[in-house]
Amino acid sequence: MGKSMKNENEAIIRDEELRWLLNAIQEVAKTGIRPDGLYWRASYTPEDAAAVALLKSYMEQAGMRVFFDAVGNLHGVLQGKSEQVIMAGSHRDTVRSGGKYDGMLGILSAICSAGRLYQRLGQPEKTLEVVAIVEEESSRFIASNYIGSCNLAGTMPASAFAITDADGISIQDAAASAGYQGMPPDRAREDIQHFVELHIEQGGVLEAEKKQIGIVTSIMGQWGGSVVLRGKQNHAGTTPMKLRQDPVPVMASFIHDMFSRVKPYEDEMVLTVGKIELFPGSVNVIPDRASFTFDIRSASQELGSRAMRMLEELRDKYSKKIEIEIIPAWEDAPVLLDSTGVRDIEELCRKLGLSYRIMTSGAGHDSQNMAQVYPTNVIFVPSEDGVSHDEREFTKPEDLQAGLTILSAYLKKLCWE
Ligand code: HGY
Ligand code: MN
Ligand code: MN
Repeated sequence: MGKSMKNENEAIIRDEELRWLLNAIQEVAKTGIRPDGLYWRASYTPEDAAAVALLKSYMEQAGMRVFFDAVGNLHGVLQGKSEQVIMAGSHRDTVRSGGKYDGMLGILSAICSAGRLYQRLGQPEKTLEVVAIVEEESSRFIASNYIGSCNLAGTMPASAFAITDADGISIQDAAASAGYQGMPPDRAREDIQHFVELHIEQGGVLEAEKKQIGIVTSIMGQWGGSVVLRGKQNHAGTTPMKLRQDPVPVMASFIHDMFSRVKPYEDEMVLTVGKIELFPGSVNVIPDRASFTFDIRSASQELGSRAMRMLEELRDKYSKKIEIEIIPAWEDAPVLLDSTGVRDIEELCRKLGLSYRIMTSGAGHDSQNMAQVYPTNVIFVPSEDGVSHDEREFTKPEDLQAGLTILSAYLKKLCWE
């Protein structure tokens, strides 16, 4: 066994580790600023490569052996006495004009706590592997649907490599040009015993209840995709209103109806239309086609399925003069996380005197895919004003310290005991 394990306080994070984390968050954030000023670290881009270089150096400084898997997930390994693996991490990509903490906090906290435990307790019993996961946000490849963690879980379909971004570049070509293997996807691993993800809450519950830690029991179901409405492109000035086949007013009614029908269930589900596009998109042209994305979330599989049927009803209602196509892109059932892990983390919070709340996650996470194959847990820290997916995203240093402490204590329990 490693050096004497006094108690959970071995995992308490000192100010020097917190300072390292605060500095690393700022350093990595700089890699997300594109030449055009937009904050967006998209997969397989120069911004991603810059973050990978930094994360790789942090992992090596922590004593880890690093490697990349087929899709370019970056792995840092602290070899244990046994080959059994405890994995911790999160995603390294961001949404457009996103925040510094979403995803990256989970990676940096895992590197920080793993390195510190290794320093203080020596070689772990089980191998501890930190992972910086690609393409969780689908912000570059809209229909990619979590390919990074699906590859880790052995559930990534080979067909996903053909998914293209807005410029027609496939995941295969983007990954290969970034120096990664690409096809074929990896198989599920036999050696992974548990996956843990520290993540910002991205909501306001912990802050409102003045709780330091969220212990997540389940992740909402997610149904998403796009709706395309095709009309007849024509001149904006010479085409009389009654002769038009304009998709825009139909789209407006369709979207209005969607929100009206969701309203009675607004305590059990959420609906977002995040992107609306018109083609060709000129002021003086009646569009040929209009499209919008939909993102539906609910803890209830039944409500999610009912929402998809509602879309079909609206398509049939409005497909008179306008052709309407629903293109589902993902459908992820609600996911339960590891109940033993929830209990262990709860007990550690109590021992460490950390205030906590058991809760569900409205946001999707890589953990929802890992949980299909490996026992998986998610730990939240508060988001100031409940803001996320926005550059205002922020978590107070004292809350980061609490998150680091509970992650360290849990990794100590899983790897060193
Ligand atoms: O959309 C989500 O919930 C996650 O940020 N990908
Ligand atoms: Mn996100
Ligand atoms: Mn995230």
